[in-house]
Amino acid sequence: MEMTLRWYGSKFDTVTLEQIRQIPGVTGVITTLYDTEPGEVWSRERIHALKEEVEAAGLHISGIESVNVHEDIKLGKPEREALIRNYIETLENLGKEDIHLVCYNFMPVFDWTRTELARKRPDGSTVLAYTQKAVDELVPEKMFESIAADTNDTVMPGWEPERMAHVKELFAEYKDVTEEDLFENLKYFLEQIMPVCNKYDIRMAIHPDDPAWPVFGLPRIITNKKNILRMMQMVDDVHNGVTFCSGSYGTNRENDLPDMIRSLKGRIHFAHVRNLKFNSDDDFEEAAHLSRDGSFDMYEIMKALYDIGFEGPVRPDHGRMIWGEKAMPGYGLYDRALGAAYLNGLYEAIEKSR
Ligand SMILES: [Mn+2]
Repeated sequence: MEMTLRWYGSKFDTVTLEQIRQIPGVTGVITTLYDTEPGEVWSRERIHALKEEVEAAGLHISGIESVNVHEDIKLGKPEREALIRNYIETLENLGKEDIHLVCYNFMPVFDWTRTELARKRPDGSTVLAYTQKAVDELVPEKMFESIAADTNDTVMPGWEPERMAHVKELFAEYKDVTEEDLFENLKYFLEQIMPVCNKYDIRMAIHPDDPAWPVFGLPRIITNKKNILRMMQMVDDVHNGVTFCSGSYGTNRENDLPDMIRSLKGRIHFAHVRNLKFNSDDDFEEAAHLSRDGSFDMYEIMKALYDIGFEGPVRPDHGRMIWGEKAMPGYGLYDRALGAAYLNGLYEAIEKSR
């Protein structure tokens, strides 16, 4: 296991590489070219420059999160052919720069969904939160407005204004798309990219849908053990793997997280480890990483990762906003650094007790 932190690049992140370098045990970053559009080819020059910048700070790139998949690929439109060719070219350029892990997702229209970006907790920290009631009462465009108003002047991944400008049209395009269609379109995409992944040993790691159920009537498929195993089997190649995100799979309380980890042995290429606190089945807020601050047993999650011999990068996920920090909600320095230290502590204890 390698401890990493997500970093959006010096132009977009409030956290610096120098700060990340000082978190004990963090040796790598998970990063991206944040200003590229889905469907665009990432040039080798830009990837190389990013790599040099990270390495000059004494860190390395442990993986990319994300190379986003264009909606036309998810929709299975004829335009997907050219877009998949571009995606392959991006993978080729990443491979040539010795980058071997790519996180992506296959969620229609929206990336993750939260209804509050700054819910206040009893200790005064603020966190992202979700309540189904609020989603049921909202039209999607309004949801974007409320998210945009609350981002501390940062651009939230998955909620970029360019993407949201087309929300209405996208909803119309997805009107008749079923879960089966989405599986088919994902399979098609994976089959096309597997040769280049094999050539450069690039491990694709699909991120689960967050929350792990359909929202606004859009189909969502990467939500539970049955579906993720189906996805592994339909393109049975080790490079077709998963990002195990405890906070996303964990939104559905029927998902047994340690059991899912064990059943995905060999196919988990990347892990996001964070905690949630449930107030009811359809109201949850993000908690500190510490087990007793939330609803998950973080020791059991880390132990399951240890038991399956997981060797990929792990990162603390969404932190609380604490100590007066102003940052992209979920992506401040302080609480994620506390999370990394805590997860490293759990891991050391598990290792030494074996
Ligand atoms: Mn995640």
